[in-house]
Amino acid sequence: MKSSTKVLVTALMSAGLVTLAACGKKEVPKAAAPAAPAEPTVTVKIASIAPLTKKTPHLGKDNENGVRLALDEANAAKMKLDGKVANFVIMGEDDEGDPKVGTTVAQKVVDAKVAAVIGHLNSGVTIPSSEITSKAGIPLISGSATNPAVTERGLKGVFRTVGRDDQQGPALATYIASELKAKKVALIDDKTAYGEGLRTEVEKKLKADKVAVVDKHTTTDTDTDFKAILTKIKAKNPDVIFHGGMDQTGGPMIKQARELGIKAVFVFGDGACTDEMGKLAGAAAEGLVCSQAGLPREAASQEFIKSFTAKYGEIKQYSPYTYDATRAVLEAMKKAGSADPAKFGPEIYNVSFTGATGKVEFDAKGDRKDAEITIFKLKDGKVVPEAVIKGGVSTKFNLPQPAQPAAAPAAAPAAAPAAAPAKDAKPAEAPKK
Ligand code: ABU
Repeated sequence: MKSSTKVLVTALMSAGLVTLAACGKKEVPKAAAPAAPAEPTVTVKIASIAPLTKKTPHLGKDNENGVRLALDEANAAKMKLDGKVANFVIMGEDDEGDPKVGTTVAQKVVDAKVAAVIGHLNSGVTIPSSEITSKAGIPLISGSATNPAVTERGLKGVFRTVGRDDQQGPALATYIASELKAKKVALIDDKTAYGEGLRTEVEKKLKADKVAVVDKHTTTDTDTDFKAILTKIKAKNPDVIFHGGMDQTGGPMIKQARELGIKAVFVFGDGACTDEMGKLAGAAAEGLVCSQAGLPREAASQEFIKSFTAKYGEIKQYSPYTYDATRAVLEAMKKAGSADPAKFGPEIYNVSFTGATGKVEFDAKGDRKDAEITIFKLKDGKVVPEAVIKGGVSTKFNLPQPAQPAAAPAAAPAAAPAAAPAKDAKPAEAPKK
């Protein structure tokens, strides 16, 4: 090859345009670059247990989706534990909102060696089930169970990311007495740990505030016909009817009450403080007063709202709280560097992070520190937040404002936090534990 041709071929070869074969020489196959060794992984199972059939499947699925989102995000972030990339897998189980089924399922997930349980939805299921998980040393965090007994039995590794009914009940009773100015109240409950427990808390505070309880009845969480008890209540002419129960019974109850011509204001707790009430009762549900043992879904972080709604549609009620419950498990695993419940479980008591529902920390009992209570009114078929009660102070709810762009004038006011005390802030009954 002439030297000028050699230079040209060399240049073309380096540009990849001419190969040795084209030059009549045998091409020596390049050794394939050694594949990067696969990163070692560890599979970590997390159980989500909630009613996915019967009673309140709409709320159960919402709870499970909160868990799914947190685990999907952790998988995408390739979180490492013990030097291995953690592959989080959800074990989504149906407890039918039934304590018997719930305890069977709790044993099943313990036997399957899950690292943690997020659930259950219902207090009446969480209470017996947590006996099983605690004994097995598996942490359990509920994002919705509000009965005080969930965390009052001294069981290790039992937590909740919502407030308690001995905070929610007095807040509702205070609203009934001070805002609705009720003189006569009728009480109903569905005989569940949640319904009966919340009714008891409301009743105690009403009596302390000298509001007359003029009638009292019980139903069940599967009843659908309330006309007999509503007819008795109508005869007592109460200003307010409080019901401790979930939305699937609360909807028909309020509809039947209006059909009977009952004009009283209905007041419910968090289990019936959903848009489902508008769907089940239609116009009859307008004006309903209800509460959530936490901040409203509107106050969840923008990141959570965007990611959740893109994947699963509207937030029904507790998914921000089950998302944060799952995040608490993940944060504790990070702290311990391990998915072994014996190592990360105790760290759940020490987590402190800003989740979808604000700052998440637990006290020694496993209760959420500084839990808020929100009071809502149902308007145009939707529950609309009215006031937030935190640390005994009631504040008008202001929808969080989007953050100001960086270039905004220096004097622009900062976005108001959802529960920032407004000018009309007034003391409410101090939550007790
Ligand atoms: N907190 C209301 C619904 C769940 C429960 O506590 O039973």
